Amino acid sequence: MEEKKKYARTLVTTALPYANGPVHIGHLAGVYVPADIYVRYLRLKGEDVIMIGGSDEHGVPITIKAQKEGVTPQDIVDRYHKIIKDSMEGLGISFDIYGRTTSETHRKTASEFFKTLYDKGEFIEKTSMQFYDEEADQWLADRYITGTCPHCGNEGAYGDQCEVCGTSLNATDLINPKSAITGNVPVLKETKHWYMPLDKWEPRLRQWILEEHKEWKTNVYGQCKSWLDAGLQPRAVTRDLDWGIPVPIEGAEGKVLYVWFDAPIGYISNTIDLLPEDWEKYWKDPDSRIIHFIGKDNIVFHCLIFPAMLMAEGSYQIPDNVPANEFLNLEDDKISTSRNWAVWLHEYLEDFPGKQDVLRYVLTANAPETKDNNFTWKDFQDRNNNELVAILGNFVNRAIVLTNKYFDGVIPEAHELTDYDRATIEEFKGVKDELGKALDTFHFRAALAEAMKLARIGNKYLADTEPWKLAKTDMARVETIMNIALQITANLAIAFEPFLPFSAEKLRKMINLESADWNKLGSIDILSAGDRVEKPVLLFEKIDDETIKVQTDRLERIKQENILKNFTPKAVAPTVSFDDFQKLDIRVGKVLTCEKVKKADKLLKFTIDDGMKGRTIVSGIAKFYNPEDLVGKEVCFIANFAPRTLKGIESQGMILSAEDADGRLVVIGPHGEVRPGVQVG
Ligand code: B3M
Ligand code: ZN
Repeated sequence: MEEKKKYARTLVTTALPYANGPVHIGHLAGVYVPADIYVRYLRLKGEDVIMIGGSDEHGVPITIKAQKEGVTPQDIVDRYHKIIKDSMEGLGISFDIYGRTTSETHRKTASEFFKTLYDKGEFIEKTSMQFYDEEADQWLADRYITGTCPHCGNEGAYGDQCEVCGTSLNATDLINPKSAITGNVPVLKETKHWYMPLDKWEPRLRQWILEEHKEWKTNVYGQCKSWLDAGLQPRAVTRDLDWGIPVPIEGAEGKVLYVWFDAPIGYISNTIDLLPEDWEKYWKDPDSRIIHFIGKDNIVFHCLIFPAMLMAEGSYQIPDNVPANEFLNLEDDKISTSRNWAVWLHEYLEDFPGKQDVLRYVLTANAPETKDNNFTWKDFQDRNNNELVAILGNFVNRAIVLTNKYFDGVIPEAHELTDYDRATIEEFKGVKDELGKALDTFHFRAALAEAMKLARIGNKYLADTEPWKLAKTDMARVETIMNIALQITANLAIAFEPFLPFSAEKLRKMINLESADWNKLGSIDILSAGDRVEKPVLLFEKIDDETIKVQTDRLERIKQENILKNFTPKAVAPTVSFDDFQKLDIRVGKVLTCEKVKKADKLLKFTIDDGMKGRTIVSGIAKFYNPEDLVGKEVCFIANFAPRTLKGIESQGMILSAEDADGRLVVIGPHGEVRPGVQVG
């Protein structure tokens, strides 16, 4: 195999989230947590790396949200940029800069970039028919238009992309297009736009990805290949909108840059803001490498369109890797901002103060690296209690507690090593290589498992050597064991720094390790005998069922709300005649007794005063009522319903109830006093 090219520095970018809502666990698992792990790892190795992030503040997602709320787009982006920036910081995502695409630097940079391409003749100018909403008096770009995807049939596809099959679309490709503003069928009107001729760059893109980057993640490589095999078409890079960066040429009044043209340039402008003097070497020096962390719906923009823009500009490097992730689901359902089906980062930080690392851990352990994955609160609790507390926390705590107990906090010396000691040391030395390999190739789940292995080795070592039993008889041996246990602890402080930075810092403080240095990982002389450790601090604590229930109850509530929100009455059944109606003998009755039917969790057994000799009715509403609450109530029932036997009880009628959208059954009765036995009609 060809020797891997050495690089002098790394530029890591993370997808710029739209500032039209807060960040949720899907964003974190897909992009920000893996990128942060990677960057922290390179920093630990002493490499030159910068991490660039920021909010994407243009585009239709922002203006739609503003219109819905009756505020300005600027209000929206100011609000969410702050929430996103603060919450990412709260989770320890260690951006070197977190900027925004409404900044002056960005406007200037994107404008100039467009102008350069325009002056070089890299655009095609084209007049075409575009959708227009006459009632709203507005052009319908991108998400302002919805319709059926011509590829997969998704009825909610947008004018620029189908989120179900990932295909990027032109609005005019949609079947049954509708305006997202008024719901009207739009008209077509002529307008002029500028297009990137992607077809022109296809051969170079093909060579660059399919030939030169076979090492890319298979999901990324595969998506690029199918795009390239289908053939690339010119793409419009301007829009008829009033929110965005004005197209910087004459005759383009009322037009702005397409959000997907300006957003990736945001990586450049944020680098300029971070390093006004030095930014170019990260983007243009062939010794630098660029890595884009993104979610799978952004692959085409980062692997084909943005690189084509960079190639056309001519002075930039194109990315070295684009380790895109798949999606994370929440409790087996697709995460959705509009349905509020998400765990929001800013809410998590409020609900779980001091537990940033638990979320980081769970999202990494479940990272959707090769296929979509699932977050459940139960798994969150289990991983915290059974892994973080029981393995990592437990080992560290034991090591520190025993050192305090036997040696008053002073790190003892290691004497002669046994074969078992040597085997243990060998085993954990191996972790460094495996961990490094996994991180270098963006396998973060595997990397986390390796780091955890180190904690397991430590736990096993203490459990097998049982220093607490030797303390009375062989203190020299205890010294050796505890020295090794503390060296493993120091290894953990280094290995976990990228993944669990808050806990790693606590751990470093406990053992007075000033800084974590990757080069020391795997060695047994990180800590010096004679130095001190501090008193133990708990790294993790158990999360109880009550805490989890608060979260699952919240999701359950949201699910119900969504069901009710989406309720539309069923179509009315075929017409019946009065005679047909009269065949049903509906009457009012009074509940005399009501009890649960044994061994049937749905059924209630009623005795009803029907004005005659009384009757028994069994009804499937046990889930929705306490039996005693129904006693004395008046209900409607069908008196001539054919008797049925349910759980051995003969049911002589049917109690009427309405089924709400969420499946809840509500008993029907008269709204005034009537005598039991009277007919309803
Ligand atoms: N804002 C899309 C998204 O949030 C977009 C990413 C831009 S990265 C340059 O999915
Ligand atoms: Zn589709």
